[in-house]
Amino acid sequence: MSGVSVIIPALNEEEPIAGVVREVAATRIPDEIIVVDNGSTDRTAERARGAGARVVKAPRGYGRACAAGVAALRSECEIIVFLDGDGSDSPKFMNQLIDPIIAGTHDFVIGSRTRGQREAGSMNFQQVFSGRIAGLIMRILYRVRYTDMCPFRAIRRSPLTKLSMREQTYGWNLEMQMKAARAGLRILEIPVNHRRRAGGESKVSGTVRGTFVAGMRIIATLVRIAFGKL
Ligand SMILES: Nc1nc2c(ncn2[C@@H]2O[C@H](COP(=O)(O)OP(=O)(O)OP(=O)(O)O)[C@@H](O)[C@H]2O)c(=O)[nH]1
Ligand SMILES: [Mg+2]
Repeated sequence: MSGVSVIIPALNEEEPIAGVVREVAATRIPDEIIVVDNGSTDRTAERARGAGARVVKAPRGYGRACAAGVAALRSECEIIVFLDGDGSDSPKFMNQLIDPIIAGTHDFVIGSRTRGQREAGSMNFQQVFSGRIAGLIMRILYRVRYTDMCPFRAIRRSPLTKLSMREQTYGWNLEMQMKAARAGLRILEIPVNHRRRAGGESKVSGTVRGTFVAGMRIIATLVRIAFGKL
């Protein structure tokens, strides 16, 4: 199998993180698991390390965390899988995400939680709705099918590095989807199941502030990339 690395952004996830790292390792798919901790004030880094992950530090921000993970990849890595550190993404779908890339038919394979089975309460209305709306807009802009801005995704390393990702916070996921479509990458969306977080506290969808900040950032990203070049 080609070199697969998993990048997990995690901010104050001491409760779920070890379980996530172990569940990912149990698939025996990745050669390395990188947990990017930016400013956790709890024992996230320690627990992640204890479960076998390599821990990288970065300044605060979801996009910065993902970018720091990419910067820390070992040279053998050819495929990158991203997933959240709260236990809500199910690693049993990792095969389905990477197989089309290994087979050479696709460059970017993204999960869709709206098309998969969602545990009750794992996604709120705003998340489902915004994923569908963003998908509709991207369909009009780039003729691609997306139904979610799912963080659980796999991409070939070389085209990702050419996308010049810039978003430093919650626009990162959408930016990757838009730029991948605009660059003509071969994209596939597959249904994935989604669970409630396995412990700890929500930073985004579970809080009014998180939802507002992420929502504004996502809209700004959409406008910037749809109307600009970068
Ligand atoms: N590194 C890093 N990770 C972050 C940051 N903000 C959120 N995360 C991680 O990103 C993932 C998504 O954040 P969540 O708080 O689960 O957001 P959500 O999925 O909308 O909300 P839940 O309903 O609680 O699952 C988790 O793994 C967080 O630990 C950040 O600023 N830096
Ligand atoms: Mg979550």
